[in-house]
Amino acid sequence: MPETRFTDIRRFESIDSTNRYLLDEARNGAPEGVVVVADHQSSGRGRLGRHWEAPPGSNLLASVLLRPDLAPADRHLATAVVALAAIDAIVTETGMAPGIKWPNDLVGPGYRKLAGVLAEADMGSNATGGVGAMCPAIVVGIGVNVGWPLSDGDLPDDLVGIATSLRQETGRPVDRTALLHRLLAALEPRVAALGSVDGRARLGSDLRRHCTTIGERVRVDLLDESFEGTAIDVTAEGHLIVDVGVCMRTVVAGDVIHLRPIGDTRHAPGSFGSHE
Ligand code: BT5
Repeated sequence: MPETRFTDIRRFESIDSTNRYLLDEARNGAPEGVVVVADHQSSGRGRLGRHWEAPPGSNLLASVLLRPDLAPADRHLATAVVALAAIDAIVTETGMAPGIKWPNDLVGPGYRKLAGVLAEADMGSNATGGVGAMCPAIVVGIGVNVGWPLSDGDLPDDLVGIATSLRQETGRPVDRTALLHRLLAALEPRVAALGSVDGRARLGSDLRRHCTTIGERVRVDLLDESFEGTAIDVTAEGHLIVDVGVCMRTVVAGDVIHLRPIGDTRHAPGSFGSHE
């Protein structure tokens, strides 16, 4: 592996959540670059208290500790760097090129979810300025469906038609450790890019290039409201711009559901199925 900041790799057979572990380490002053990888999580988590499913020994479950000097408006780029590095790694290891479903999913054919990214920030004790102070921690976790599911029959009912895996899509086994090392190697230059205006602009345009949500009819679920529109772009900070007819709305955080005509996207306006 080329030189990277990710040399402290801590492996667990079983843990509650790699993100939880690394957030605790961050609160105790752990430096940027620590990586945690687990064979199994008993409480793997998604956003908003959701659960992340993965049977023991089947998928890549990892978190990295970043301390980028980012303005609050740019923090979505921390999710983006891991998503983009994961795409690079998956392309190299399998030849398959997932897209990014805004804000945090890697998807394969039919928008089925191959991976989810969860960024959690600790704005605690190390967030103050001054000599020797560290930037606030952002722990970015990723679950990549590598070997599981083998087929739709492996999935719980609520994930049928929603989830897929590299194994299911390619028909070949994929090495989780090789994938992690590729991901970390690809992450190094992307994390470095967070540190400059030009670098962040490049990340924004990479995100835009891979984002399958652009051009889609979407429903956006925010904490206190929902609305529909057409996703037309992603800003340099990684926020989604949705044309709602009367105006453009910029979405910083929220759930996006791709709405598509059932059957044929072009011939059935008004009749939409959803892809969460
Ligand atoms: C995510 O949340 O997609 C972020 C998932 C992050 C998981 C990693 S694993 C390593 C690290 N440590 C952790 O504790 N977490 C991170 P969200 O967008 O909220 O999506 C969660 C939803 O995805 C669930 O409610 C399910 O509907 C669905 N889901 C759960 N497990 C899945 C899987 N293996 N594949 C596809 N979809 C899944």
